[in-house]
Amino acid sequence: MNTSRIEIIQGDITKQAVDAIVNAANTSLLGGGGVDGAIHRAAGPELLAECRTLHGCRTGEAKITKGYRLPARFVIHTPGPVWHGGGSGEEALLASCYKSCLTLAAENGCKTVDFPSISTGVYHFPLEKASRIAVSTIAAFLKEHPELERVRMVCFDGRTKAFYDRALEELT
Ligand code: AR6
Repeated sequence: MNTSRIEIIQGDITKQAVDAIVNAANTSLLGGGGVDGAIHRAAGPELLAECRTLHGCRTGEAKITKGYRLPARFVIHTPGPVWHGGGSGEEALLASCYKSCLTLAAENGCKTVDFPSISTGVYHFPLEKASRIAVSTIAAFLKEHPELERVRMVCFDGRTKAFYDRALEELT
């Protein structure tokens, strides 16, 4: 698999000047803690105002807004699955999050997209499984979409980054 357009970095996703950043949201799309809280704080109240017009989003699907005060042009909001042990379709739903976000990004002309580690915070999705699903879903999408130039996983901490680094190595 050619993974040259996938990168793993450690950092704060709210600081990234890319076409779109992804928000690990909840189904209300009305904000929360973790990366969701950080994105809303950095984007300013206009982001919440636009989110109110969207009337929520199903788990595994995605909706797009403007980035307002963020350096990113768009925010793509996706509610990841809560981990309930793996028997409730969590793996397919997580793959669907990545695919739905990339589909929206491509439809909106984005060439650079940054993801946080969806569902591995308060939603407790196991990191090893989540990292493998993320990089394999992104790689499969990139294969079909040469117009996307670069997709990054922006990991907040070194432990998370180590899992994504390993998952990407396994793929190559
Ligand atoms: N930049 C990049 N990654 C970050 C940042 C940041 N600024 N802040 C946190 N992370 P979580 P989830 C990482 O809990 O598990 C919210 O309340 C964090 O270290 O934010 O999908 C929503 O409203 C972890 O690795 O998202 C939902 O209710 C990753 O982002 C719920 O949490 C995801 O952790 C979603 O839970």
